[in-house]
Formats: sequence, C-alpha cells, structure tokens
Amino acid sequence: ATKKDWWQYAQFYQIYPRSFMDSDGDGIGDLNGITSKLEYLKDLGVTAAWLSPIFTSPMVDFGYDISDFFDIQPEYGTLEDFRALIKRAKELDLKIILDFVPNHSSNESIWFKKSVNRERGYEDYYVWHDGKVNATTGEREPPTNWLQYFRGSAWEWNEVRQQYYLHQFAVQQPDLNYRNPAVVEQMKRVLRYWLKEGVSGFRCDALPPLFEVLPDAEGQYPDEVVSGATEDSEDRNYLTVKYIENQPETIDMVYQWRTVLDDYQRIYGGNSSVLLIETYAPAWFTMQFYGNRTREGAHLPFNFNLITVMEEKGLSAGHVKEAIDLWLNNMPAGRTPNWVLGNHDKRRAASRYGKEYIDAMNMLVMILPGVSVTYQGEELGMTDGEISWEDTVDPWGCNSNPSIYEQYTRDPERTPFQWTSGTNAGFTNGSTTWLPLAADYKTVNVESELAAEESHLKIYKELMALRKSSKTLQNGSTKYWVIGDDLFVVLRTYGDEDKYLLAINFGSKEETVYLPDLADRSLFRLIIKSLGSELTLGVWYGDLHVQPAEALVL
Ligand code: ISL
Repeated sequence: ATKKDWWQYAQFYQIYPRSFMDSDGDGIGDLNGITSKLEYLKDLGVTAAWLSPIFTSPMVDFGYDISDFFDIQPEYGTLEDFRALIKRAKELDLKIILDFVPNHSSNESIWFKKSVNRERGYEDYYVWHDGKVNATTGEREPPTNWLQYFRGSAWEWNEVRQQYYLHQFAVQQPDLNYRNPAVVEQMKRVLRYWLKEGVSGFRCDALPPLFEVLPDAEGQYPDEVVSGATEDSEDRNYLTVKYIENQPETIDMVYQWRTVLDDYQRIYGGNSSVLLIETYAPAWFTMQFYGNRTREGAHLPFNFNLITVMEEKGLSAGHVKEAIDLWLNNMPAGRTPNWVLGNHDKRRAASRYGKEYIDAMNMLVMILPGVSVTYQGEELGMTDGEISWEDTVDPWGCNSNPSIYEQYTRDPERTPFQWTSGTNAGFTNGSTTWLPLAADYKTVNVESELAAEESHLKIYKELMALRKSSKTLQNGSTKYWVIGDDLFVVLRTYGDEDKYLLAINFGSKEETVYLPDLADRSLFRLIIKSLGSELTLGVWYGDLHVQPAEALVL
C-alpha cells in the first residue's frame, strides 16, 4: 500500500465555539474555553478539530456573517488567545481547522460598506442589480423570484446605492461576487492569512450558492421554475433551484483553493493542510470536487448521505446500504471516503436516528473505510434542546413564525455542550447560557459517562482507539450486506490481519446471521457492543443473534 497522508487516517471533530466551553462566565463559549478542553479531545482520540467561525461578526447567523475575515470575534477572545490555542494544540499533536465562509460577508463588512458607496475597486464586490419594472403597476421589483435559504426573497433593496443586492442567506449576508477577480484574490488572502497562523486546513462553507448563472446580454437573470414541492412561497423549496446553485465554476474555484494550500506547503514546508467542503449536490457533481485527472480538489467533500437519505426515507438497513452505495459506487478511485452523522445545521444524531441507535451509528462511521466527522456531543448521545419561540435566535427560525418555526430553526442542535451534571452542565460559571440547555444534561454529560461502567462515550472512545490502531480498518477492503429484514452487516478484511465485522439490527425483531458464511469460517470475538446489549464479550462462532437496535463489533 502507498503511504497515506495524515488526513486519510484522521478522526475529525466539529466544535461549535459558541456552545463548547465558556471560560469567562458570559454564557457564550470562547477560545480559552476550547483551549481548556483540548485534552478532552486528545483523550477521545481526535486528530483534527474544525472550529465553526470564530471571526469578527455581528452574529446574525452566529459567526457565518463575517465582518472581518482577518480578526477574532471579541466575545470569543483575541488573536493572542487564538495563538495560545494553536500552541496548546500543537503540544498535544492536535490539528486545528477553521471554517472558511466564501459565499458572503456580513453587511457590516468594510467591503460591503465600500461597495454600497461605489468606492473604487469595490463597485462589483457584491452582486448588484437594478431590478425590473412591473409592466402593470409600474413599480420597481426584484430582478428575479429567487429565494434565500432562510425564507423570503434573495434580493434586498439598498437605498443608498439605489440597487438590489443578492443574499442567498440572511439580508445581513450579502453574496460576494465571484465573477470579480478581486474578490477571488481577496478570499485567497484569507486562506493564506490563517495558514500562516498555523491552521491545518479549512472547512469551506456553503458551496452550492457560490456562483449564480451568468446574466443574459441585457443583464437579466432568469427566474427559477416553481417546483410544486411546497405551497409556501417563502420557502426555498418552492423553487426548483437551478440557476443559483451548483454552477460548474464552483468546482474550479475549489481546485484553485487547493492550489493555494499546496503552494503554501511547497513554499513553507510542514504538513499538508486539508480542504473539507460543504456541498449538497447530486453525486456526479459532488464527486468532481475531489479533483480530476489533472487537478486536485477538496481532500474531503463532505458525505451527508447518512443524513439526507435517512431524512428522506427513514432509518433501515436497506437505506443505510443505499446511502453507503451512493458514495462508494460514485467515488473516483484512490479518493478517501468520509462519513458525517450531523452538524450544527441538522437535528442531533441521537434525536434524528433515535437515541437507541447512537452507538450503532458511531460504530458504522468508524468501521466503514475512510474518515469520520463527529459533531460535538455525538460521542455522548446528546439530544436536541427544546427551544421555545421566545428563545429562538437562529435567523432561519426567526424568519418564520410561532406555528412553523420548529421546522426551520437550528437552535435545538446548538445548545451548550454537556460537561457535568452540575449547574449549567459545567459549560459556564455564569448564571445564564446563550441557549437553554437540553433537558437530559444531568445524565448525558462527560463526567457521568466517564464515571459509568458503560456509556456512549466509552463506546465511542473504544471505537476511536480501534480505528487508530487497526491496519484493517485503515486500509482494508469492505463488504456490506442487508441480511434478513433489517440487519446491516459490514465486513472489513486486510490480508492476514484481523477481520472486523459490524452487525446492526435496524428492525423490530431479532435477526440472525450465520458468521461462517460471511468470512471464510473465521472465528470471531465480540469486542464492542451497544449500550444495553445483554451479550457477553468473547468468542463467537456460528449463529449470531442480534436484538432490535443492538449493534455489535466483532
Ligand atoms: O442547513 C442546511 C440544511 O439543513 C443548509 O441548507 C445550509 O443552509 C447550507 O448547507 C449552508 O450552511 C452553511 O452556511 C450557512 C450557515 O447558516 C450554516 O450554519 C452553514 O453550515 C450560511 O453561512
């Protein structure tokens, strides 16, 4: 086997800084809080932590609206605090990855202010348009029917400039204009700036809306076709989105960013840094982000299939197989697969799949080939918080109304991390938290789960350790089957090395698998089992009976 690079064996962990650890009692997580918990990550077995945005921001979208891409949000700390974080991470041999948000800035960015005033060099920094005149009423209208992700029109009238600007997200997040080479270069500067600060790569935010279709000769953009998927004309799903997502230029831009990273390494040496990219697109499009025959792209375009296929079709062995096929059967040869169970935009894994499946899903992503990405709290089986309309702060929720907000808000998956069973779950010494805690923190927390004989956390740590030490899991080949009605089985083999078998029962009745049929009459040993399993660890041969929701690693 050819020698692999660090990221091909890595275990990635997403930190949502606002909710990870608060060091100064204001109820908001911060950099010093993260630094104080790096040993926890090390102990988990994490290779690289990705921090959601920590840059200067009015916090309309909690950091995804950046007003200064080159500085730290004061609530989170200072550049000095960041340097201390990097230093401590290096001591622990942990890598730090930052969020790179290329699609938009905050409307409070100096770039936007200059663009509003048509200052030289900034006139076309954003996507501006005169709009059109309604033939019947004679009134001014937005250029197209395009909708933002967070409900409502994607165009906003600007009084000063007397033009509309495009915002695929909130009104306060104007889209940068990637057809302007100055913008492209500016954003490459952002990458180089943080590489210089010692980060090991980036998670690139929101790739689908990076480019829009080119306007026609008269400067007009096409309307999107109404989809019929929803009758709610504010909801983006009201449209069949074709002109404002996944344009081919986006793929080339990712290749260019890769070049920035590779050039940096060529000039300054050190380890390679990685690009993880957030994209939602059909497989044929997504796979191009990995690169092509002549160019390298993202090291890891996120694989959200275990989220999206299940959301659409429900959790079952067949659908899990479908999600895995969708990635592995489309991935170009020689690339590294990856498996994502959740993030700060999706209901927490334990809530979405069902609490009883959290061990099973953690086993799945760590037994499958490639790398896994954990969202903070998945290792504990953290569940969603219950957030009232009054407490709702996510713009997607706020842009709706009390009767439908739960369908849009992302607050439930962003509640503070649960460290202890004490006051405010040990997240802060202060008396408040920026979002209420999830109700189950007294039992679901690091302290209790470390103290317990068995826990989700302990299972997670065993899996991480296994993944780190096993040549088979790192390099082996993979087979998987649906057996019986709802049993999912994965087998990893690698020459004469130990084989690994994972069996998960997604159904409601006992399932049986005859082990010798699957793996050359091998003798197996049960080494990890989901919480609540009544089997005893040890040698297995012949029939393996798996109970509903039980998950076993042999
Ligand atoms: O959240 C989604 C689906 O549940 C997506 O449509 C999401 O809006 C999209 O993937 C982009 O998300 C990213 O960029 C947004 C930010 O609000 C999200 O938190 C971030 O992950 C704008 O920067």
